[in-house]
Amino acid sequence: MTDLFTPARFGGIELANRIVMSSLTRNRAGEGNVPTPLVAEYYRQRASAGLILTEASPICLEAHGYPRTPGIHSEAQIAGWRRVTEAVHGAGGKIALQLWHVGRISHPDLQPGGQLPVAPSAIRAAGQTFTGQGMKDFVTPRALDIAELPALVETYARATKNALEAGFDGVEVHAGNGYLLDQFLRSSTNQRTDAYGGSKEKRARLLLEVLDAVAGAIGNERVGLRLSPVTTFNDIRDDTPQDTFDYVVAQLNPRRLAFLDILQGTGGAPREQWEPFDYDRLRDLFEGSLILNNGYDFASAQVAIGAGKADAIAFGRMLLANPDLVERFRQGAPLNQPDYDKLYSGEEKGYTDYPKLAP
Ligand code: 8OZ
Repeated sequence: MTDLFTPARFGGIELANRIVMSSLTRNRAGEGNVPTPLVAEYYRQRASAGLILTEASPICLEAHGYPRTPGIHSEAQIAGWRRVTEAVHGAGGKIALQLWHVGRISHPDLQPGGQLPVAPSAIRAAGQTFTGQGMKDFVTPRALDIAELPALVETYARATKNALEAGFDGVEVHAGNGYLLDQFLRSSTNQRTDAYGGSKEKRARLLLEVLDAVAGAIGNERVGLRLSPVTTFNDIRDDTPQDTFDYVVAQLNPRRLAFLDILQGTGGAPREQWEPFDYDRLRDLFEGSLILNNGYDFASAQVAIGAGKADAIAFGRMLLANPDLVERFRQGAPLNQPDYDKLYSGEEKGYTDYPKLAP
């Protein structure tokens, strides 16, 4: 029977097991938002996971919304990421880069020339953002002009070519968690009246154009997609999430992507608090490999795989705190607990200093 330790093939990517490392923002990039040798060491330590999904990586200067997030738009960043992919491959692992544009979840302090962040519509997110000069209120973003969208799509393709040059096994398009592509998908943030807003077909259009451009750059069998149909993170919601995401997922089938990565509920929130959504329906609609994510432990992940609800399970906090999670699962060994104070700062502390099991 298939379980977490069964090898898998997701499109063009071979996985040694079905334990995937979830994308996790860690804010350890160096000068110029370049991945440092410490970042490479962090990923190398976790290479026994069947597939590592990197932290979200901004595709251009305007895509940044947090300090010290490693980008994929400069030569120095490509070279920094090459250190990461070589370290992971040297340890026998597989790694895909998560392509990110934050849209309105940014601030002029983090934008080139202090400009306004961009979004589908000029609707401000409630709340505050961490700018490097402390917490500041989100601003009302500038609505993208329809004439700017082809260049935006091309920026995703260019970032994908950069990821190829950096040696990644694939890329994952981040269309979840209230960032730019999710802002287009969901009705609360997209009030456009042109070909990219209104009906679900129009709200999904930019994402599908991005997927086609990214697949054109790296091959469909190396492209994954991250969705989070009902997360409320970053002040986002949809009037009819099942209808919207059933449609999106059905459009993926002819595109033959490597995998679909679904965050259930809201990141970090326990299952009891997940907003209602029928994930089994997405499983039935989608013909490719499905990764589920959010709060699984070894037992619940084994049940999900055994019952055919997913092809792999992504672990965030557990892999963050247990670089050798695969081995710990095999042995039923106790787990380190994550140091939550060190999620987004602390350099090597709470990053590369979690102990492995004694040999
Ligand atoms: C936590 C902090 C900053 C960014 C996401 C990229 O939720 C993120 C993120 C998470 O997808």
